[in-house]
Amino acid sequence: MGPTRNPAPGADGTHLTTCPLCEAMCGIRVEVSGGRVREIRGDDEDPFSRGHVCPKALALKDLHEDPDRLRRPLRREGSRWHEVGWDEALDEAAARLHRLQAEHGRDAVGVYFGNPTVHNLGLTVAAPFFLRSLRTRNRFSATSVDQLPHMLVAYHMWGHQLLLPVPDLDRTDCLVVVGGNPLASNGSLMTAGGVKRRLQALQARGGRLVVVDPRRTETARLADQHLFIRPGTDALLLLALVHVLCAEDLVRPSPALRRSDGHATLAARAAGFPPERVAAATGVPAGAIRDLARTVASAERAVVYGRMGVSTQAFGALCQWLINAINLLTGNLDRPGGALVGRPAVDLAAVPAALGVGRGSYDRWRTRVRGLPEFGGEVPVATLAEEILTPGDRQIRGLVTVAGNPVLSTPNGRQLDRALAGLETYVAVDLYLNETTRHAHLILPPPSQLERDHFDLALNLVAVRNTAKYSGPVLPRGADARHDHEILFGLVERLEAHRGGGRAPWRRRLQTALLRRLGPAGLVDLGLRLGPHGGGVLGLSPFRRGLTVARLLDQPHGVDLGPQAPSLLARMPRDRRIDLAPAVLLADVDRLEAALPGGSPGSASRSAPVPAAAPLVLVGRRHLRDHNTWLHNVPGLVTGRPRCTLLVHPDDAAARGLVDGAPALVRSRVSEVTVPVEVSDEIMPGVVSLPHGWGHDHAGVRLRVAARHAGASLNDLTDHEAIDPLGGTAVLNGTPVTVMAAAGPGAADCLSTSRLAGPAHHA
Ligand SMILES: Nc1nc2c(c(=O)[nH]1)N[C@H]1C(S)=C(S)[C@@H](COP(=O)(O)OP(=O)(O)OC[C@H]3O[C@@H](n4cnc5c(=O)[nH]c(N)nc54)[C@H](O)[C@@H]3O)O[C@H]1N2
Ligand SMILES: Nc1nc2c(c(=O)[nH]1)N[C@H]1C(S)=C(S)[C@@H](COP(=O)(O)OP(=O)(O)OC[C@H]3O[C@@H](n4cnc5c(=O)[nH]c(N)nc54)[C@H](O)[C@@H]3O)O[C@H]1N2
Ligand code: SF4
Ligand SMILES: [Mo]
Repeated sequence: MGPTRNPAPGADGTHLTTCPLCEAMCGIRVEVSGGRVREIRGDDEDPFSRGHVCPKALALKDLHEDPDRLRRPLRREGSRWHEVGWDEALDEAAARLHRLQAEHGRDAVGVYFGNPTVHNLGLTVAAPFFLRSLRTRNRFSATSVDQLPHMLVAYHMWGHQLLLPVPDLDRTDCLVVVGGNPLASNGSLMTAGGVKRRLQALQARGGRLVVVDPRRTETARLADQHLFIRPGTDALLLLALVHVLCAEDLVRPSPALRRSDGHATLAARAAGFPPERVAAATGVPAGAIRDLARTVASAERAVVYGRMGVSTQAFGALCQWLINAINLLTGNLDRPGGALVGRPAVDLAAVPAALGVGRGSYDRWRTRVRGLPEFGGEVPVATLAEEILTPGDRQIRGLVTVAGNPVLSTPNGRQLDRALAGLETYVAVDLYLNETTRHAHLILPPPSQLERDHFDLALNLVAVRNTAKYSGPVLPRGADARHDHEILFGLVERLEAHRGGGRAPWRRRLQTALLRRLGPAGLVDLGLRLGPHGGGVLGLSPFRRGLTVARLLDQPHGVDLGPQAPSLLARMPRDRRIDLAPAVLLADVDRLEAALPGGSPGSASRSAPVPAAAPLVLVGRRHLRDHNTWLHNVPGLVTGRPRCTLLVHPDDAAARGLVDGAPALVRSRVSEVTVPVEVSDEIMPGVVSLPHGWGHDHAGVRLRVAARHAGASLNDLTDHEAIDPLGGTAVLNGTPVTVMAAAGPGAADCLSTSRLAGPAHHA
């Protein structure tokens, strides 16, 4: 038995909490003595992760203790940084942002929210209010380099962007993973602590795991079957699967099918894509496609799941639509063992749009330069640089980034790097002075991960099982530290004050004051009481001992609320039917088809010219010991052999004279990098793979460990012009490149040409 309550922050003893780094929500035990973290282990009694952790959990200690982590606001003058006090920093930030908006209009300030936002309770709560206060239409986030197609398709199919189907991993008999590598990523839009164990359990109960991926990944190696696929061609494969299901009468009736329209339309469109027609383009034999359709259809319970490889590619929206369609047609949507939408203790999907979390929206406005449509209140981050660089009305002159490093995480990072250098005002809310924030005028750093409350508001929405856990801080926050939400609310108050000529309108003041008063914990408490396991706002009923924050604090391992249950049909807008063939998606099949005869649809869909000799296609990958762009400053995570290597198939290597361990020059339409080659037949011929998140060789960053293992940035090669036009998601997988042997840095080295170009203001 563990303790009944956590010790006070910083007190000696075992503190139970949740690792906030990736989506897996692993319960951890943090041993503290003498005010310091001594050990971090998995929590065997966590009802969700049951002891699982990965090597990154230990990094929480290193992150906290990292001498490079910022502890005080910084202001840049030229290329020099000075510490400033919080009030001074917040006052200046708000005054500068306000001035730009007053002079040039609200859209003159852009904002980017990065990935850690959804892992941070305070930020999840405060972000909508900050956005509402900034009132800019130039809102960007990691969504458009990530899960946007899932949300877009949910919005078009059943009218709610947050009702996202998640594989019911623990009860399915057949899981088809398309473009995801949960053994490295620990699962995404499929929060599943200890995902490997869950996959092995699926196999142990006689189930089947199939992986479709251009690389024989860690997950593919575990799988019962692995199909190599040409990058960017999955929509063809998926259409062919729909074809077989319809042609062979494998469609299974279900409540979801009864509540949907468009079945015949979809079947008619798929009729033109028999497996034989797509086999050559996809590289998947027609027989294997037919078998896969039959396998999915005949399994008692099956589910198809697609992640980054099919979300961030030229036909990402088509892929996610067809995946939902296949699950529906085989009777597996909204069904145990199939795909279920999460209904967590605090149900974000039920939060009214007035609080900033809506059902979604599409094309209410467009980006200024490229005219790309808004989705869910934001625009594609692939357009951020051009919105800064292109003069004119509504040009972005000021920027706020919160928990994001878009120079390394968004396409054509070098262009963005140059754009940021020219901003009139840039305010970063971040823990580090890194590749992106080095351009800021002010950096406002929150305390470390261990110094804050934790509750997973966002991830529980996509969890394979329902649990709830609220943890206070493990360590007291540093003297004079401000939490992310306090920083954002501090900016909101000041912006409102500027606008009201010194005083914000009373209603806004009241609301902000109330929010501050409640704080993230108070809002979670309210959400719990109003949620499916709550006892009501007053919580007075003697018959319903519903969840509250206080009750969760008494159960520091977390509480188990059982498996997910079918709820999509009940929770989608009442007047809605599921649209199996939304017009926008159906129309996009024409684009797919147009790309078919000439081979790779990935390249044909690009609006940018392809380099003359582009025989190879570049995709990304993840490693268990990386986390996006920001854990390379943790010494324990960058040891061992260099991981930032270009995987090349032996045939492709031989044809180009590439040697294992020797450097290669990789060139795309937008730039080039030099990286060591790793010859391996785990990658299919014609495809090369570079990991995402490296490239720490920029001048002026304060990342001393990472700089010694800089690597090159995959996003120096990805092309900002290459987007999925449905929603504007960046094409991060399927970039045409040329590769040649390079004279240059040694095998252990790996650098991008961005090193050569220092930012203008440092010159
Ligand atoms: N080519 C290619 N590009 C990709 C991907 C890919 O697979 N291939 N993956 C994409 C995906 S899925 C994503 S989600 C994005 C991620 O890209 P980003 O949204 O840029 O997120 P991170 O790289 O995680 O950067 C996190 C930043 O937040 C800071 N930070 C960490 N925790 C906190 C906190 O609690 N508060 C604050 N204020 N700051 C914090 C870190 O110091 C770091 O600067 O990258 C995308 N880019
Ligand atoms: N260790 C670690 N864990 C992480 C992260 C991390 O950086 N490191 N990042 C977190 C984040 S923000 C996210 S969003 C998730 C992502 O989680 P995943 O999507 O599971 O992770 P990826 O490794 O990006 O998997 C993408 C796979 O798609 C394949 N692929 C590329 N192109 C194509 C294609 O055209 N078709 C098909 N079928 N496959 C293709 C790649 O080879 C790769 O295996 O991971 C999260 N967890
Ligand atoms: S898998 Fe690793 S990084 Fe992800 S939550 Fe668990 S311990 Fe943290
Ligand atoms: Mo992500």
